[in-house]
Parts: sequence; structure tokens; C-alpha cells
Amino acid sequence: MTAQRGRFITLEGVEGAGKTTALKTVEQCLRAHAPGLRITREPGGTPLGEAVRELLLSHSHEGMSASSEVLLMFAARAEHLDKVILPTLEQGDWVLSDRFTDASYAYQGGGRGLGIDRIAVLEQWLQGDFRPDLTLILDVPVEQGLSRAAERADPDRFEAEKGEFFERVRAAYLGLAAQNPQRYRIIDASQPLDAVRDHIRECVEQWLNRR
Ligand code: Z5A
Repeated sequence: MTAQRGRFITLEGVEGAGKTTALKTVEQCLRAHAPGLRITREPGGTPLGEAVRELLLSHSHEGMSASSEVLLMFAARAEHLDKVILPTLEQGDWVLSDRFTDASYAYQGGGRGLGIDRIAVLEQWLQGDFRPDLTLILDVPVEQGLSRAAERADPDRFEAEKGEFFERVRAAYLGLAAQNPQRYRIIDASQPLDAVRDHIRECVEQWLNRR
């Protein structure tokens, strides 16, 4: 008998939204249902993906074209799907990924201005109909997110972008969520940490109970 396919949950967010803390809360909620939960991230999650991540975040590649950027994101994703995500789900375990294709819609489609249609072509080509089962988007007004992130010592190539870039990223995320409320949950990450954690727990528990 083959194992039932595992569930694929993704976490997304704008700059300074607090994904790192949120990931731990989501993990705690999921572990009881999925002891073999695999936590991973994008860009990254495989040796090749982590090498591509270094290229993408490094200031040595300032001025990289938006097309190169999105193709590198999808190259890392192809490896991630092939080596980690799909095999884990097929053996019945669950996967929690810190970012996935929605980030390409938001950052390259919205932020860099490539548009939704081009990302959709790449998504369809690589993934066919495969999509996450649940996506949490941590949302925070851009100015508030940037002021939290300003405490970082060494901003990477994305973190060094300006406010207008992150406004487009945020609008793209909210647009995705509005089109498909079944899959996405927006978490108001402007609230104090305890309130954000409570909201995450509530959303994940509700989703688990409905399955
Ligand atoms: N990217 C892309 O462009 N296209 C793609 O397809 C993919 C990715 C997959 C790296 O991702 C970059 O790749 C990313 C998008 C791009 N660039 N950016 N920006 P990443 O996910 O590794 O990097 P990140 O976005 O910088 O994530 P992060 O490190 O998890 O940071 P964060 O979400 O911004 O938040 P944080 O580090 O958890 O929190 C920031 C600070 O705020 C920290 O001091 C916290 O203690 C504080 N914080 C958090 N929540 C609160 C609340 N509620 N109240 C008060 N203070 C808080």
C-alpha cells in the first residue's frame, strides 16, 4: 500500500514581517500531526539551491537582470522540488517551506515588475498543477517592516531595496491572497509578537481541523 501524500505548507512575508519567529510557531502546530515534518527554505533547501541563494543575495551581483534573477529562483526551485519537496511528500511526510513560488510572484513579478503572466508560465512549466496546500502570508505595512529590518547589520541585495519596491511586493502578495482565499491566510504581523503567534495558531488549527 502506498503512503498518503504529505501536506505542503508555505510561509511568505514582506520585509521585516517576522517570518523567522513565525516559522517556529507553525512548526509547533504541525508537529503533532506530522512527526516527520521537513523544514526547508527558498531560495535554498539543497546544496545547489544554497549555492544559487548566495549568488542571488550577494552584492557582488548588483544590477543582475530581473530575468536572470527569476530564472535563478526557478533553477533553485527545480532542484528543491526534485530532491526534497516531492520525494518527502510522496513518502507521506509533510513539508514546511520558508518561501516558495509566491515569493517569485511578489518579488520578481511585483517588485521587479516582470508581471504575473511571466511567473505563471514558469510556474506551470516547472510545477504543472502542483501548489502548496496552505500558505500563510505575514503582512505588515512597508514602513513598519523596514524599520524592524533596519536593525540588521548587513542587509543583503534584496533587503537593500527601497520602500517602493516593497510596496509592490506587498501589493502582489495581497493580490494573490484575494484571488484564492481557500489557500492563503493573511496574518497581521503589525501586531505584538504574542498576538501574531496566536493568530498563526488559530489559522493553522482551523485548517488542520477542516482537512
Ligand atoms: N526571494 C525572491 O525574490 N524570489 C523568490 O522566489 C524567493 C525569494 C523564494 C531571501 O529570503 C530573499 O529572497 C528575500 C526574498 C527573495 N528577500 N527579502 N527581503 P529570506 O526569506 O531568507 O529573507 P527575509 O525576507 O529577509 O526573511 P527573514 O530573515 O525571515 O526576515 P523577516 O521575515 O523580515 O523577519 P525576522 O528576521 O523574523 O524579523 C525582523 C525583526 O523584526 C527581528 O528583529 C524580529 O525580532 C522583529 N519582529 C518580528 N516580528 C515582530 C513583531 N510582531 N513585533 C515586533 N518586532 C517583531
